[in-house]
Amino acid sequence: MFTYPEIPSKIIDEIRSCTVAIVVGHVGPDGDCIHSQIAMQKLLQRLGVEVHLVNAGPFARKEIKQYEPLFAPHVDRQLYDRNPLVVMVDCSTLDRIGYLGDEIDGLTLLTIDHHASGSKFGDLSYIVPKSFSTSLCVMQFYKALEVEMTYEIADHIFFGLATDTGFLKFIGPYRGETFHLMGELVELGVSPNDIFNRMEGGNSFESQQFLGKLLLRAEPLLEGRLMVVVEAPEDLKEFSADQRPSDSLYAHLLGVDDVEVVLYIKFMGEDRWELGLRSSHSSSADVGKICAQLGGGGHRKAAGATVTGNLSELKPSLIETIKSVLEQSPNSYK
Ligand SMILES: [Mn+2]
Repeated sequence: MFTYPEIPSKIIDEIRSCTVAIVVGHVGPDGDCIHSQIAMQKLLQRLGVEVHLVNAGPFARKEIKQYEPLFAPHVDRQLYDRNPLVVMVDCSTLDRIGYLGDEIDGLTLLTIDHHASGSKFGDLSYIVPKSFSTSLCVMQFYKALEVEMTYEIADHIFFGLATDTGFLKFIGPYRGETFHLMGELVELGVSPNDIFNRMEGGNSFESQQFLGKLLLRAEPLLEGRLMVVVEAPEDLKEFSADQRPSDSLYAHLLGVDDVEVVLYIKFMGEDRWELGLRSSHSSSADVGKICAQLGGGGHRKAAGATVTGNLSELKPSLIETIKSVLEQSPNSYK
């Protein structure tokens, strides 16, 4: 069974001696990022640290929107003189925090993450690529620093894990440790049933209509191994970006026979496009690598990047890139 690596004593000492901390996470935060940031904030507060939560946003996902008021969009300049410790969670590279990279430049940086595509950066790091969420890495800090977990903390940690595993769907065999940790969280009062409803429910009717529209437009390519969906500027006149049904769209299209990769191209304004890529359970295609080449990041099965250019040129070149990746990976269905 997998065991989490011990947190280096250098990191423990740094946290114990810190008085002010800035906890940052990636742009376009998801549940794992936000709940890891909050769980880290609560841990540091319990150790007597003054904590500032910062995230560049946008808080587009419905399940995290309610937390937006807790986060400042910029680092308070008055903190610079106080030698704050910056804790960066759920980021594989420094540019994942957007413009905040410049604002934390020169400060002591501790990174806590679980992405395989990243490299070690910052002064101190606790990176566990085998962890299913950053929130479970944060849970290790509670254990190492012997800070008591409450129901509230446990709920944040479970929610982060639930988001990054598609509510446990992405967990394979021999990973009993994750279920042991979940068991601890459930014993603290966390209700998986309640978390599932908070994660999957609360959809607006508009988002479901948006989903229908995008599904009708999906294009099967490369003998059905790739599914491409393009969101047009007109869509955002009818629907707002926070109604994007991304997760359901991926789930529906990955459920189609033979589909290995889904590419969702979202309109971001002018000539900017956000790419979302997912690969199917049985595909060996690594979408994290594709996105890393495009300046983005992510995991083997789920990744994203932001690109600029004319869609009529971008789309064929993206299809070409994915085609070469699929040609290198054996077709899992034939
Ligand atoms: Mn994560």
